Amino acid sequence: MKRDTEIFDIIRRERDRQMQGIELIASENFVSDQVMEAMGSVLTNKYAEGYPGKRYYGGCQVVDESETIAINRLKELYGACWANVQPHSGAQANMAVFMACLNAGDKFLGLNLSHGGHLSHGSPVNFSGLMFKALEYNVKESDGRVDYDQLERIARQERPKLIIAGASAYSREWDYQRIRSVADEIGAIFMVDMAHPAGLIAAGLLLNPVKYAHIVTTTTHKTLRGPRGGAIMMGQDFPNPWGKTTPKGEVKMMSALLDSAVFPGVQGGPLEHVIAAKAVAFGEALTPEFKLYQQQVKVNAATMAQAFIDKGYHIISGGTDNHCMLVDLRGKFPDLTGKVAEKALVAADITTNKNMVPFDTRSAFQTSGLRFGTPAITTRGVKQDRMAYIVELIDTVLSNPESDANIAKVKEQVNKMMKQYPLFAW
Ligand code: DSN
Repeated sequence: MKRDTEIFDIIRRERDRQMQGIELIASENFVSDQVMEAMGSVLTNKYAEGYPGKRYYGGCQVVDESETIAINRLKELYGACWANVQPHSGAQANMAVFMACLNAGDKFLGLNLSHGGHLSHGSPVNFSGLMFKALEYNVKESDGRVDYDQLERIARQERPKLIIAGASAYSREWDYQRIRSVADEIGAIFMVDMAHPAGLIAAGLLLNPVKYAHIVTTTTHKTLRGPRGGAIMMGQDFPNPWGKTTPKGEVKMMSALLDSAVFPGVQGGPLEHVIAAKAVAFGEALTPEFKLYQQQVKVNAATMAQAFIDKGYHIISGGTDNHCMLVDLRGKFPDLTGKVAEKALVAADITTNKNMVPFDTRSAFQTSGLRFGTPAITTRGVKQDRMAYIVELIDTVLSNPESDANIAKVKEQVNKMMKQYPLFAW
């Protein structure tokens, strides 16, 4: 077969882009060579619908072993009593939980998307908001932190069947215990989507939601630094606490419901090459080196947030407890939208994303905010002593975002800096 130079040239250009730039998208990271190797392996050729030992295809005896290792390592990492490593993404993990726990039209309660929540926690354009009745809680305007009083009030008034904690743009620790208490009071299931801080949690640097929630979902590719994908867990304290009566009158345990919600409920064949790569990443996350890496992610984020504040930027909630921060541009540049800011930074090889801020006065297409995170640059070896310099580069771009000459000068400095932090051997 002739080599597909069209596509491989694109892959080479994307590799160059990743090597040259400062990657600050809070949900991105760079996987290790062995995670990449497992993903690009012959396991991609195998169909394995079903679960280890119970497949719908022959020849699954080898991938049964890697999937079982992935499940066991994930359970060990978070102290879970049950896990499913097949979800292709975090949104599909969440969809499986909805299918297992709710009936169409049932009420659930999640964090407002424009206050840092996630699309699959009730957005009206997502399955969660289209098929179920989504209720939302906010963060407080005064301090940017979750409004637990409001959450409790809505929970008691509306009695949702499911309460979700977790976010994609929230930089503070959660009070899981408080949410669990109100969930118990109204008989709701408490689910945490820990996709963003999963790596920090694995390293013991933030509270472990598996100890508080009935069900925990995650992605595997953000701070956890594995391949792109999702997973679901149940905690030690909650071994199969619920059954649900099926239309046939059978009572099924929650773990069985979750398994069948993933397959055959929302997915077909599992991606066994990605599952093997998840196993490799979970193995890496169990090492002492991973803990050091996560400590550095956290120190870098705190230092970066302070550097922004020192330059006169407003950070929602005034800082960060984890790997990310949300900058409200209106404080320093009232006329600058997130859209224009993102474009100017990308032109300077600094990658970030525009993001709505709580109580935003602009639409999701314009936004007044930018979200920054440190997992990817920390993987490259950048330490806290460079955070003020990175913020200086960002500030230079944002102070003059229409000037090509200004952007070109910053890009040169960015490329020069990142040469000192090699990424790929190939
Ligand atoms: N899109 C992801 C993020 O950037 O946070 C969440 O799924």
